[in-house]
Amino acid sequence: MHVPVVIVGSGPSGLLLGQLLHLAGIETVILEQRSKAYVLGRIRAGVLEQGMVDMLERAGVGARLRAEGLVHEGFDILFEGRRHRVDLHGLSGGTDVTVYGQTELTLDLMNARDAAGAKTVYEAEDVSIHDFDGERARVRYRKDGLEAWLECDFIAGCDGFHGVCRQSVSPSRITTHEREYPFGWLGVLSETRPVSEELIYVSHPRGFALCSMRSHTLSRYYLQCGLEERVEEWSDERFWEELRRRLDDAANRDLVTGPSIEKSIAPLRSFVAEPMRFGRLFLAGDAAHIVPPTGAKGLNLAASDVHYLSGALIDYYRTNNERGLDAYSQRALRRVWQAERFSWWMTNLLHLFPENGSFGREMQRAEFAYLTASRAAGMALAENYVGLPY
Ligand code: FAS
Ligand code: PHB
Repeated sequence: MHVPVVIVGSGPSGLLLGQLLHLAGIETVILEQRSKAYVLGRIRAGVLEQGMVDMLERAGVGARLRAEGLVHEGFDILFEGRRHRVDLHGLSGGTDVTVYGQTELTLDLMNARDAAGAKTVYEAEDVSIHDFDGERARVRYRKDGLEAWLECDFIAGCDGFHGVCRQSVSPSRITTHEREYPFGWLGVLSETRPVSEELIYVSHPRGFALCSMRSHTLSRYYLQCGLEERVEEWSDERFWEELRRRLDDAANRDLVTGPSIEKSIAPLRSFVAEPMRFGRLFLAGDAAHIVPPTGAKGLNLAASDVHYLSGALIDYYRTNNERGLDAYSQRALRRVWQAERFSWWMTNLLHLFPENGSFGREMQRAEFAYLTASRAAGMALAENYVGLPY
């Protein structure tokens, strides 16, 4: 069977790409190793840049986002007990962010794909990609024990950090850059009223914490934890007790605790693979890069990759011109590196790095002091957090 584009991965990257190509009349097949329920069960990102909101609107999946998304004009930083509000709206010239869970936008995109009658093969096993340097690329997979092959013009590797596509490229053709952080994030989802209207990023001598949300009745909290820690060691009671230790009196007064409905530990890393194109294979999203979630960039970077890749593919099929495809990797990486820098900077500002000693902590204090005193510093933070232009 021949199909113009085979997309590996049914996460936000793959689904958004599939939807934009469908709207342009370009057929795709998505191959996903997990079940639909498993993909929807993963609790991940929560903050959308306006650029991503605009893309979801263009993709025709903005209705629930408009109805249920929470527009945020700023957030607080609580640094060693001192609160500072970052006025995103005022400092960025009027741009806000929208709080809307990745799970929800993934569901919206899945529903749109089903409505379009576009094919996704869930629980596709042993996906492998072939001949992506040739005249025709091929993808092999197994479903219900039966082997199947797809011939295609292009393969979109939207299969995340551990996916098969990047791993299928000869190491001699790919350059990777990586930093692994010496801690993780312990995340909890609870059906409780969020502690505040806006997010609170906390830097405390005991470690980083983040108070976020998914709605007015669903809260998302994170604690910096050791890499050796296991989620089984963290009862709800222990989690809430540690969170309270890192919050100030005002937040502790307003904190509503309750049973966790999801609890997980995620490692933090910065990672970039260059280039993002290998013949007929194009990498997008986490398949090509990872950021620590501190700057809320992971999901939003996937959106800008898809913006560039979908535009290039649509241009190709309309004009037979490969200029967009040839420019994809360089265009995407320019924005990737800016998001990598910002995510690295915000992670270094707010987390505990005991190995950096007292000088390192004084540098964090000086950075925070500058941020609170300088409008220019605030503007730099705000323009990166709301999202640099595509
Ligand atoms: P995804 O990883 O979402 O999707 C890839 C898909 O490919 C998956 O469904 C996977 O099952 C599938 N796949 C993998 N290998 C395959 C194979 N061989 N064959 C077929 N399918 C295959 N970002 C934020 O901005 N804020 C956050 O708080 C945040 N928290 C995160 C927590 C965790 C634990 C992780 C892992 C990431 C988090 N991220 C966060 C980043 C996350 O939101 C990603 O940026 C986002 O999921 C990227 O989407 P995709 O590129 O589609 O990759
Ligand atoms: C989240 O709500 O999951 C979230 C919000 C902001 C971040 C990271 C995660 O920077």
